[in-house]
Order: sequence, then structure tokens, then C-alpha cells
Amino acid sequence: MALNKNFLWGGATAANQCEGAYKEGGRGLANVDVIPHGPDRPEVMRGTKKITEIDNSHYFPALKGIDFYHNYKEDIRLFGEMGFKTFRLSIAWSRIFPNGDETEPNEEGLQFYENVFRECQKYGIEPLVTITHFDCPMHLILKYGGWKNRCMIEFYKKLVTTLFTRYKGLVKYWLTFNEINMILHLPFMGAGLIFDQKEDSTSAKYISAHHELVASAWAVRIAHEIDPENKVGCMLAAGEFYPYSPLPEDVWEAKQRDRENLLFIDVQARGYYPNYAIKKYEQMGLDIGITEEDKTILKENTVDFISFSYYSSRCITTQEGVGEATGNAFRGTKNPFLKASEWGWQIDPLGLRITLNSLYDRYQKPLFIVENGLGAKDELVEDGHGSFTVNDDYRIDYLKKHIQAFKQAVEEDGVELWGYTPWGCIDLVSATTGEMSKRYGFIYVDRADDGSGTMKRYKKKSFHWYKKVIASNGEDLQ
Ligand code: BGP
Repeated sequence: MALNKNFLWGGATAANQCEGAYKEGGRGLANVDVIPHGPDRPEVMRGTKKITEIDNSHYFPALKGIDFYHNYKEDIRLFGEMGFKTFRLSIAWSRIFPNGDETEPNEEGLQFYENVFRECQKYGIEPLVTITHFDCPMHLILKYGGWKNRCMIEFYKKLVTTLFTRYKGLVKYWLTFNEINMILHLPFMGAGLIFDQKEDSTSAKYISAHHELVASAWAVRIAHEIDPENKVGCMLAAGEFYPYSPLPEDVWEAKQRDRENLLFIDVQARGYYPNYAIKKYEQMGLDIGITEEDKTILKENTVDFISFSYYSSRCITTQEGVGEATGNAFRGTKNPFLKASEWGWQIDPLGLRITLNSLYDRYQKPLFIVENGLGAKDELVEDGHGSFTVNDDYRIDYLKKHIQAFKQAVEEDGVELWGYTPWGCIDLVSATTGEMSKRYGFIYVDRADDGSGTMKRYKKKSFHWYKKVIASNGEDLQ
């Protein structure tokens, strides 16, 4: 079985990392705007240092992004030239509802995305829309406490109803929350949570996650009611945990770590909390406030497909003195058999095949790889035709091996996979570091970590390579 001829090849972005224009078109301020580049970034992302407005003592790279807001036509034309079948982007909530709790949406924001979707249509590109990719209007955080408050479910329902109604016929593929499990690791960036010192942040995270899960199920229901053609997926920051050794304690620990992530998908894909989670909350003395109505809505509205990001497998041990894997929001043990990127993210193509198989075994639902890629430093060089390029063979090598791995999962293991959208198909701001120099794209954007640069776009070597991959439906990887 080769890849389906309708396999959705494309690329992925997120509003907060590429749009910029944070004050234009009536947009309101969001959590993602106030996450600075520099030493304060990790604590702000974790919600333990509070920055809630733009100040002069920090540099906030999301404010300009790569100015996709003004360049979307050129960028989508380049995606069309590569032959993209799909383009993953996200909606900035605060463009649609600047404060989040208005009764009427902001028409300028709605029009912007309509223009983007119509531009995609010109090239036969199917949009794949993440409803929230980390962003939350700041007003909702300051006034209501963000997702800690149950009232967020109603605001989210309003948002999704507006989107599904307005974009009926233009958008069919939707994701409810990007990397929903990120709430446990980077709760301010992932879900707009800020904690005061006395607060039990672990309980707050699980309660907030429950609100997101219920909101996600409502989105599935509303999407299907408005247009039965809609396909709605969940989104997991994936990567199987390997036990560092065959020590049973290591194997058990790896299972526990996997469950910590899969808990979210268990609820979204199966429609109820698994027993291990119920027991965990009992042991914590935690009541996350599940109502009878929540149970029904979760049960009746499971997702149509499961999407995930995959950069690396993970590894864990209970033994002392083993090195830590660096560079990732997900803490773990260094796997001695793997090489790593310049940022310490370990590289494991077979891990993608393993992850695909595990998810398919567990859920038996179609899968979609909506993020994958290598963050690397690129050097712009003359291309011999009066312009510039990047000879990014290292990126081609990474992607080639991961494509081979997912093809094996489909062709040899029978996993059902709808598509592949490598992350940051055009260079954009890094989520974890705020850098521009951590680049993933097929298209180079002339912007530096300090915000300087012309924003001009250049095709990298991988641009031409990926175009051939798509044209051959993954047969020509050379
Ligand atoms: C995922 C996020 C993306 C993205 C990616 C790469 O966690 O969904 O938004 O940025 O990771 O991470 P980074 O940008 O830190 O290299």
C-alpha cells in the first residue's frame, strides 16, 4: 500500500510565530505577545514570572513575527509553487474577539483569514486550521484567570461557532488546541496560566486542562452541526518515552510519562477519563469538577482524527547519575544512541514510526503529522543567479529519514495517515527560545534574533527538494 493519492503534503505555521501586526486590524493583546526573548522567557512561559503588557525593558519577537500579515500572498504563492496540498495555520483568537468576551466578532480579523483562505484556494491548497495555537486574549487572563475559569468554555464556544459559520465551505480540517499537553509544561505559553506563589499550580493545570477538553468536545459537536463535512482533530506534542534500561522501574516510569501526555488524547479520542487518571486525581485529593453534562459532551463528541507534532522520541530512567536531555520543554534522560540538533533535540526517525504505531494501536483513528522538522542555523549564500539560497542538506537529510519512517508505518504496518505538514515551512520565530536563528523553513526569511533584517524571502535548497517529494507523492526522496 503506497501513500494515498490524496495524501495531504504541506507545511505548518502558527499565528503567534509568523503573523506579526499585533496591533493592526483591531487585534487585541494576547499571552503570546508578551513572552520576551532573553533570560526571562522560560519563567514567563511557565507562568511563574508575570509580564502582562508590552514594556521597554524586553524585546518581544512575536509582535512582528515574519510579517505574514502583510506578506501572506507572496508566502502562499511560494507554498503553491512547492505544490502544497495543505497549509496549516492558526487563528489569533484576539483578532476575532480582541478581548475574548465581546458579543460581536471583529470583522477585520474575520476578513483577514477569509482572504488567506481564498488565497489558498487559488493554488488548490486545503487549509488546516488550528483554532488555538497557544494564544489566549490577555483580557481573559486578567479578568477571569484564563482557562482556570470554567467560563472560558463559553468564550471558546462563541469563537468556534463564529469560525465554523464564517468559513463554512472554505475550511474543512480543524484542530482544537495545539499540543494540548503543553499546558503541563509551559502553562503560560500553552494556555495563558499565571500562578501566584501560594497557588497549587499542578491542580490548577489539571482543572484548566479539563476546561479545554470540554471546550474541545463542544467544538467537535458545533463543527459537525454547522457542516457535517468538517473534520476535527486533537493535537498532541508526541514522542514515545523509551525506558533507559530494561530495569522494570524504568519501564514503569516510561509508561507513566507516556500516560501523562496521552491522558488528553484518551479523553478526546475515547470520550472519557481513563481509570489511571481518575485514580491519580483521587490520590492527589483533586476534584477537577467534571459535571454530568461534561461527561455526556465528552462521550458524544470524540475527534475525527488525531494529529501530533513529532521532533524526537523521549527517554527516561529512575537511576541516578544519568545525563539529562537538553533543550526541550519535556524533561527526560539523554538517549546515548541518538545524535542531537544544535539545540540538543535528539534525532530519531524510527521513533516516528514507533509513535505512529503506538497511537494507531491505541486509538484506531486516522493520524496526521502536523509538525516535524529540524531547527538549525542557516547560512545565506549566493545562488549563482543573482540571488541567495541556503544549502541545507542537513534539513533534507532529517526530513528524508522521517518521511521514509512514516512511509514504512503506512506501507508496511498499515497505519492510516492523512498527511504531513513539516513545521515552520517558512522560517518563523521559535516558540521555546524566541529566536529567529532556529530555522525550520524551506523558505529563508531575512530577519535576525534582534528583529533586524529586510524580511525578504529566499528559496532554500530544501524548497526544490520538497517540491519533487510532493510531485512524486513521496516516491522521489533524492
Ligand atoms: C512545538 C510548537 C510550535 C513550534 C515547534 C518547534 O512545540 O507547537 O509552535 O515552535 O514546537 O519548537 P521551537 O520553535 O521551539 O523550535
